[in-house]
Amino acid sequence: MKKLAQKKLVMSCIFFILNIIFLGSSYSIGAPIIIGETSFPLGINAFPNFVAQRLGPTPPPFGGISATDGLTGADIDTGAFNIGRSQVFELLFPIPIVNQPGDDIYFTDARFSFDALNFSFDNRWFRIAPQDFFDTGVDSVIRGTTKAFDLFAATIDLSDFGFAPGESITSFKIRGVNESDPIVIGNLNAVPIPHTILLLATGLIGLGALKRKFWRR
Ligand SMILES: [Ca+2]
Ligand SMILES: [Ca+2]
Ligand SMILES: [Ca+2]
Repeated sequence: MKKLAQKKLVMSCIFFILNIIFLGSSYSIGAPIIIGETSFPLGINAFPNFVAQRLGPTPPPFGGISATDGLTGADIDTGAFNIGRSQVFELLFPIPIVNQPGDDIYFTDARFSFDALNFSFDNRWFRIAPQDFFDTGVDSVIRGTTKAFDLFAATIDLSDFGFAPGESITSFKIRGVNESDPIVIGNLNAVPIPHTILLLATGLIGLGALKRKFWRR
């Protein structure tokens, strides 16, 4: 009986350590990134790590950076410029965007021009109207050029688009409207409780229970 309990203890320790190694590494969260007055608690993990153009003509690189590279990451001096209705980009995120309380996704538009932007989950398309964007107070310049612009932003709540609380997505699409200029698009989610902390808590509870069992003998 005692041998079995010891074996269990060793196995749970091994399981615990392996979990820290594999799950802990997948949830390494960087420092929060701030744009204007908006904070992205997930840091660089709040932004697409891969962007692909799915439809339409490829926009010319602006400031030497392609639209797909310009929409990847958190940089506010790169993006996709003058994209129209025929151009569709898919954005993939390193951490799922969870429908948490409040707004979940942040969109931007460079105010060279006053544009709308369309986005889609599962090919249901929705529009952010030009007047729905607010001034972030951030002024930027396109990298490698002297083209200055005001950065405008809009946020959406997944609950308004048929998502249940806690439901999540890892990608969605955007589509331009004549001369849309998206610069950066991000996940507003709060930092998830890392698996390591959850495992540490459950592991300690488990060890405590085993210890009590041994002490009672
Ligand atoms: Ca960018
Ligand atoms: Ca939400
Ligand atoms: Ca614009």
